[in-house]
Amino acid sequence: TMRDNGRLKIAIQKSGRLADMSLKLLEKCGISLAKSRDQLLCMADNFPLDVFLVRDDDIPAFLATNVCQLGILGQNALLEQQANENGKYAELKEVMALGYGKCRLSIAVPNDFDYKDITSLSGKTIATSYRGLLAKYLAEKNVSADIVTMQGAVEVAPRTHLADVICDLVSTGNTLKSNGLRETDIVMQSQAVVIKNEIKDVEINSICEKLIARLRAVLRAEN
Ligand code: PRT
Ligand code: ZN
Repeated sequence: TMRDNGRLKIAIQKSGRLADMSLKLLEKCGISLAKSRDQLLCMADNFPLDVFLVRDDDIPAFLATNVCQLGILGQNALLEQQANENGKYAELKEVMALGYGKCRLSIAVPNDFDYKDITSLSGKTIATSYRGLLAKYLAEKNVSADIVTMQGAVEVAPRTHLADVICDLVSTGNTLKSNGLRETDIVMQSQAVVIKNEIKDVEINSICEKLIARLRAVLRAEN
């Protein structure tokens, strides 16, 4: 079957903020991939590697089921799924940080919100796509608030009165600004990372070590 054809499998984002950089990174490792991007699978013709192009949210599941052994995704996405999935993804390990896709998961409040410190959020409603990470953060700070989970457009939640404040990814801060919000707390800093499952196959593992060595060399050359 495709599962055990002696090739290493890596899952990367098909389209979105990490997609181009992740493909480019593999190319910088000297891996030549067929151009077509509309397929699920891309096979390298000069290295025993198959590239799966998927939704970033699905990457932990691809590794946990050993369909793929490596993945590239935002640390935020990995840690959120690990916070939610009850140990299912505990064996997924971060191998290296890649230096792109940098952002932070932050709490932001409307400009006219009377914010003193994190306790100002007690009893409030917070909209987020990161329930697991936010719940952990609030628990650490001993703050009890209601979390409403949204899949997107989190920044409009206060204006529609769906929530008092939000917790969302921020990079430039322009989205917050244009929605009349200001950042008050950083829950976590994030960037793209390589993750790996527990590879049992000795041959696949040695291919994996080779790819990781190439990735390290590329990053070293860039820094
Ligand atoms: O389709 P798929 O499910 O694969 O993609 P997606 O839509 O879930 O994810 P995508 O492509 O938006 O983001 C992928 C990863 O990029 C995230 O998990 C982060 O690790 C990283 N990343 C880096 C960001 C940002 N920067 C970012 N700014 N992800 C999202 N944003 C969004 C944020 O949610 C907000 O809406 O951009 C807006 C804020 O940006 P600024 O510049 O206005 O502050
Ligand atoms: Zn996604």
